[in-house]
Amino acid sequence: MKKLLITGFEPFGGDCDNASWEAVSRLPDTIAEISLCKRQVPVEYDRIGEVLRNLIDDIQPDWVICVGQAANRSAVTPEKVAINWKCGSIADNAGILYKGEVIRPDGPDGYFSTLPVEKMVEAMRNAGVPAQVSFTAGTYVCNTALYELLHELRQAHPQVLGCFIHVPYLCRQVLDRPQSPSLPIDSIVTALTAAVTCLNTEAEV
Ligand code: PCA
Repeated sequence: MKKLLITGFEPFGGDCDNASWEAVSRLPDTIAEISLCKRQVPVEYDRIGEVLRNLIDDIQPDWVICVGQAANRSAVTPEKVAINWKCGSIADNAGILYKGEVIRPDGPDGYFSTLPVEKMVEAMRNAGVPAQVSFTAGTYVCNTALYELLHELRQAHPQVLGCFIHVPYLCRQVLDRPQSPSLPIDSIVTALTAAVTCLNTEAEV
């Protein structure tokens, strides 16, 4: 059976939960004859690349999808691109605050996701969940995760395809900030499931 490594992040920024891990951890172990290896990863700029590299070496997946939480989004948003830049308004979970510098001085300016994010959006919408391709993963740890993932795959595992999916807050996370957009957890799980069903049907984009 083919394998998908799918990651969600630990909580950060004072939140008790992270919608990405809450949803990833609720996915079934098998979807469309694909075996899912679900892992939680740290919100740390300087560790995320190494953590992903080690997971890929251990699990030897056919695909990698990293999932993260995006506070101001109302739809599930697969990311098209990662940029070689880190700049945050808050520190990461190791207390590191980058105010604007390259992730890899020797790396390219950006990488495109190698999984079919447009197909994923179509599948998510067909499953009844609002979804849209995003052309920026921001410049906080999620963008670094996608950049490091795509760099590693390009360098060491060119047959493995990867992408990143940002998800909104869960409804329960916005009870005390009702102006923030959110989605029910079941909808986020449905959207991620729909994204996984695209994997077996689509060759490299
Ligand atoms: N979201 C953050 C980092 C971890 C997460 O879930 C981001 O969008 O960069």
